[in-house]
Amino acid sequence: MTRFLTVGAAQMGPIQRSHSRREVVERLVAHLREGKRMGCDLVVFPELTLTTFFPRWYMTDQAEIDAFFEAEMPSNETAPLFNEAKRLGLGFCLGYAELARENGRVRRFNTSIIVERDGQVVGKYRKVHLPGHAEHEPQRPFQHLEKRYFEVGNLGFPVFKAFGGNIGMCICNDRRWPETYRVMGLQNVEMVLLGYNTPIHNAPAPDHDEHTWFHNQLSMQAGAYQNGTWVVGVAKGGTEEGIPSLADSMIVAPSGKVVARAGGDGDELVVHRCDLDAGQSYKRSTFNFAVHRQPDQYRMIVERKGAMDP
Ligand code: ING
Repeated sequence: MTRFLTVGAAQMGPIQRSHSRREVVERLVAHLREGKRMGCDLVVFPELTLTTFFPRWYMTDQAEIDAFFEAEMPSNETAPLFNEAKRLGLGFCLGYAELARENGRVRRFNTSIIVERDGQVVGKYRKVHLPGHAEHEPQRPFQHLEKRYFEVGNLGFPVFKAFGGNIGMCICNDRRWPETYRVMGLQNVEMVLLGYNTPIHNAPAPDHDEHTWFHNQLSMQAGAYQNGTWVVGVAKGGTEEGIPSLADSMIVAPSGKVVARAGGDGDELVVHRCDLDAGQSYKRSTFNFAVHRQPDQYRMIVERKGAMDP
């Protein structure tokens, strides 16, 4: 029997610094209700969904920084989201800034969780590829201080049994790196859920700006096709605190085809009924890793001294 999973990519328009978590959660709940109306089983929210994208600012006061983090999940402010999802029988994927206390240490991660239809958190991922910089770079029109505010994720790229399939997550910049998808592909991932905050201007390489849309689509199409998996990419888009950010949320099939796409740059639910078996023909043929991949050769080249020598 075909395993269909109807997914809603819940694109968010700008979240300004003045927007409270309560106001944001109301927008997220509106997405859940629309998702229910449209037959969704799962609604996917963007990276750092609960606040404005705060790494755009240089801050030194830890209390000011920590105001953007969640010390518990769910909290009083986010409980309405969990409660409404459970009431509607919907699962969701939520990106947020995680403040964790582990072994007596405070740790801060750019995190994403998968919550099943019974309200249980069944998976957590912490962003590995942190772009940007760690120190103030005043010459930039805006900062990108993820390396300052977050630690590198320490959970790897796990794949979880959820929603009747093998579901993985990554976050924003992770989607640009083929290893991200391949590590999950080697775990037979069938759907990758990811959110992103992507400024259209890339200060270190302004000549890339015109390709922002293309690079976004290219990265997710390649990851989907080369690993026989669905990819759900969900933006926080529009002009947030004066910074134009890429929208263009989309759902990509294992064929690499974009099967659903946002039309605007505001709050918009993009829905598609995904056949979780659609990746099997790729995993069994073109990308049958056991039959066609030669990992020993890759290792030899990488480990051999002077790998570029003839
Ligand atoms: N944002 C951006 C992203 O990878 C970026 C950073 C933009 C990197 C453009 C390279 C080019 O989409 C986050 N949050 O990772």
